[in-house]
Order: sequence, then structure tokens, then C-alpha cells
Amino acid sequence: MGEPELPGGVAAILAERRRQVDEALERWLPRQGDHPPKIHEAMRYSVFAGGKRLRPILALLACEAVGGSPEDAMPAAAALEMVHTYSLIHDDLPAMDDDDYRRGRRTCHRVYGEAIAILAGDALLTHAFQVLTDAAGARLPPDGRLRIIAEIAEAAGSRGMVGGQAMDILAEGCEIDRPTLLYLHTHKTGALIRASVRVGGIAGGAEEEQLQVLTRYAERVGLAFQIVDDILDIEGATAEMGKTAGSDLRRKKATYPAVMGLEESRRQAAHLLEEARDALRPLGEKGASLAALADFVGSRRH
Ligand code: GRG
Repeated sequence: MGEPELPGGVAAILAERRRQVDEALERWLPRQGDHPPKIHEAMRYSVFAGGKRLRPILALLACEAVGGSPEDAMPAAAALEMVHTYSLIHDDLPAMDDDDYRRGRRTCHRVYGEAIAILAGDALLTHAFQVLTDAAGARLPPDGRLRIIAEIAEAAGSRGMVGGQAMDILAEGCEIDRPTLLYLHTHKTGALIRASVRVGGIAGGAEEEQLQVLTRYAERVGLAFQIVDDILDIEGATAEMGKTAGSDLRRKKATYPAVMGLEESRRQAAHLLEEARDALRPLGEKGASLAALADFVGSRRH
């Protein structure tokens, strides 16, 4: 899978952060041979399939943007990637999107069967919270840990990502209006991205005002990310994206291009990313890496 052409410096930030996140995942996931081996193999198969690690990287950069040490946000970063990977495994199942490829390889259920894939997703979601209670305890005080757990639980649940996914499924094949589309995108994808930035800020000891700045940024990046994803589903190549292109169109999915056209979708994504960068101004130079990440979201090819 080819890397996108990235604005200066972002490629290096992403590569280094991905390496750190992968090390943490390696440390905190169950081992390949842990009993029973098949379920742990399936969990690790999907986690180490080459994701961008966008959500954990957002958490680490948000933590640093408010003066924290990235190590303080690492348990939350790893937990976010576990929750994200669970959502992808379940999203690919025959009962949902029924996809054969994800992250450039065969989907979890195609390799391990549906039952084990469902369980691998369940176990990743559960393990994420175990990591938050165990490993995070070493660095953060209990109130910080509790806030992080609450943020991630709310974002992943039926008032967040699961709610968005449910609405997405219920809306398939229907005419949908713009408010419904906005709900769908801000919940299915936006909620976990918003939580990633916020928990990074909380881990870094953000003041309330700093948290508001980060939240404004995150909400715009989260929505732009999903609009870009909708556009890539039309314009992207299957090989580059690592999943089957054109599947939204085939399933008559509720997407930005379907509701407002490609040009308007591109314009809205660019506008949201500009607003996201603007929102970071109060953080000064410390917001530079998050601003660069907004550029990455706008330029990504997969
Ligand atoms: C099944 C509860 C449940 C939720 C699924 C996230 C989600 C909700 C579905 C994924 C469907 C999808 C492909 C949405 C588009 C945006 C998105 C989340 C893309 C995948 O995220 P990336 O691009 O993936 O960050 P990598 O592989 O890089 O981690």
C-alpha cells in the first residue's frame, strides 16, 4: 500500500508515533500463544494489519499540545486503537458491510470465521478497558483515569459510534436529509476521533479552556475525516486503500458525495480542516503537530 504524498514533516511525525503506538500495543495486548490461542491470534491479526494509528496519534499529540508527556496518554492511545479495531472487525462482518479486505489483507472473519471474528472484536473492546484500568494507573491519578474511561465508553457506545453505525445501517437505501447525514458521520466516525483528542488532553492535564480548544479542533477533523473517506470510496483505488473501493455506492450508503455532490463535499472537507487549524491558535506553537495532522487528513489516499 503506497504512502500518500504528505506535507513536510508529517510523514516523520506519523512514522515515529506509529512505532511508539505499535510498541505499546505489543506490550498490552494478550500474547499470540495465550490460551486459547486462536482468539488471541485473531485479535492480533487485525490490530497488526497496518492501520494508520490515527486515533492514538491524535491522543499523543493532544497530550503534548497541552504540555503533557506522551507516555501519560499511551494507555489511552492503545485502548483507542483496540476499540477502533473492534469496530472495523464488526463493520466488515456479513451482517454489516460484508467486506473481504481491510487494511490490505483479508478481513478477520474471512480468515478465522465469523464466530471467532465476533469474539475477537468483543475481546478487543473489553481489553481496551482493562488496559485503561491497569496500565494507566501507573501514571495518572484515579480521577483522570475515570474521566478517560467515561469519555471512551460514551464515544464508543450507543450515543456515539454504535449509534452512528446503527443509523448508517437503518438508513441504507433510503433518501436521507442533511441533519441525518451529519448525525451519522459525527457519531459513526467523529465520536471516537473527538474522544481521542479529548482523552489526550485530559491525560496531559488540560485546563477546561484548552479542552474546549481541542474539542473544536477534533470535531472538525472528525467530520472532515469521514467526508474524505466518502470521497476516497469513489475516487480511491482498492489497492491503495487496502479495502474494496466503491462499496458505498453499491450499497446506496448515506455519504456526503451522494447527498451534496463531490465538489461540495471537497469544499466542505477543506473548510472544516481550515477551521480545525484555526481552532488551534490559542495553543500557539504547541498546536503545530495537530495542525500538521489536519493536513494529513486532507491529503490522505487511504
Ligand atoms: C461495528 C460498532 C461498529 C462500529 C463501526 C468505525 C465504524 C463503525 C465503521 C467503519 C466503517 C468505515 C470504513 C468508516 C469510514 C471511516 C473509517 C472509520 C475508516 C477506517 O478508519 P481508518 O482509515 O482505518 O483510520 P485504519 O485501518 O487506518 O485504522
